[in-house]
Amino acid sequence: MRLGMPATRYFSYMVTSPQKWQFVLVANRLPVRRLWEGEQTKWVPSPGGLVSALRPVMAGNPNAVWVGWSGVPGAGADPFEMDGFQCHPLSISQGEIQLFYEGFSNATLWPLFHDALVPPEYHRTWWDSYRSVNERYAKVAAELAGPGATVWIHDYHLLLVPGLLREMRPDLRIGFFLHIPFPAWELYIRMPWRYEIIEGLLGANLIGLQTPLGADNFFRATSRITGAKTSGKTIVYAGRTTQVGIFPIGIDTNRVNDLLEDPTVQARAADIRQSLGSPQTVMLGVDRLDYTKGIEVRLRAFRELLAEGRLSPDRCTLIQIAEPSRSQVTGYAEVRRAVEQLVGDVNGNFGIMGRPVVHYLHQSHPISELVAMYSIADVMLVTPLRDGMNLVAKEYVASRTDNTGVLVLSEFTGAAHELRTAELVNPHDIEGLKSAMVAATHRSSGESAKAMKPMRRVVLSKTAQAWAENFLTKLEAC
Ligand code: GDG
Repeated sequence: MRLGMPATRYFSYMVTSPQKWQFVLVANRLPVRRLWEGEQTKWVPSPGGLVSALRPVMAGNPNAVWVGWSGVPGAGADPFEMDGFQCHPLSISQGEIQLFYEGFSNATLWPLFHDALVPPEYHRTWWDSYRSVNERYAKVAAELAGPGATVWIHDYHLLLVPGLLREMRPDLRIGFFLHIPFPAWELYIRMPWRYEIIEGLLGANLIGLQTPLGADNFFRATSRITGAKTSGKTIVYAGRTTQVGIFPIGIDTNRVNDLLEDPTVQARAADIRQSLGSPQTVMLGVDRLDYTKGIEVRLRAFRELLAEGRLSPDRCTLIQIAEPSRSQVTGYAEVRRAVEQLVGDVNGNFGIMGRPVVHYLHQSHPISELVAMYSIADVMLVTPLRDGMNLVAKEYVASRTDNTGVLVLSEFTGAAHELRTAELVNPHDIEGLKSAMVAATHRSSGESAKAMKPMRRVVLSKTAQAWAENFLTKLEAC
């Protein structure tokens, strides 16, 4: 089965038996979240990279259902159709949000899988909740999947679902994709439930990771912890075979192209540049406000460059979009404080009346606004300390239709494995980062084009749709 193809042959089946589907996508969240406006409820797009990549893949597939949380605590909502596919909201209580979501998912797994940039916390109550919420997702998927259906499970919130679902429905074809890095074995073994998690994942027929390093780490952890036999890309454990593959995720390039051609987006881009005072160089950072994204490091580098006179506040402006994220989770309030202090410091010292040097927006922006910004940014700063892929880097490249612009890219992103001609930096090396930022402002258009062209070839050919097809074709062959 291919995602996105018009599955007319299933249509009548779907109408008579709407609760059974041939393709079930399971992710922590739906691609939209529910908002209440008085008595009215409306659905707005969910934030984050996973949704950006998967929504176009599901669009127009009447044979597919997306199972996920609605984004508000408490009772679920009725299933509904969106963009031509079905959404099946699943309920998560306020207590579970604290224990399963903010706790085990985002204060245990997220930091552990991102090189323990903040110390992961291990609490048994969090784990118990994680397991019971994973059971709920598995049960719903088992109920919705038709005989022999394909189920594609996503990300670190649902590591136990493949195994749980396999027990309930041995007939299903189960794929799992991890959007974040898989950590080094030396870190992973700190996890008190390291065995249960690997065993849960091995319920899948195919496990996808973003990079070769992630796959190596996963193989090593699996063979050490379970004693499973591994050969090539195959793991044999408890009489079952699991394939492991590397599937670097891409973006919806058609959407970016459409927006670039939209006159309102073009007008907005011109507007933004003008409102900044038409500086010679616009630098841009677009991140969820997360300690993994290296926002602080780039602001410190920027501050030092201004103080040393290597960048001029008259000629260079930085826009930093910091999308609000996980404000209740340990580490996030601290990073926000540090970022905002740096922004205040830079503007206090180097700004003039009515013209800050850093334009900091702690707000969510629609993709049309981001594309307008990508199209006017001379230098894009993507400096995570660790990142599974980083779609923002790819969106920037896709937006540079005239091959101008410089991408300063951390070596510790999955994107750095593919975008080899970016200005690659080690975000722990502030002097190296500063030199790269200065070099980026001095690049000639010829040099920029030489670096940008190969990156554009990668981004435009390895799209989100190609990524999904590639994964599902491999899954079908399992
Ligand atoms: C995880 C992994 C991996 C829309 N509005 C805003 C905004 N968006 C969109 C961007 C982009 C996406 O959100 C952010 O994707 P990233 O990949 O940069 O980051 P994560 O959310 O951490 O995604 C990551 C991804 O899953 C997919 O596998 O690449 O490594 O961590 O598409 O257009 N983004 C921001 N502000 C907005 O207002 N920052």
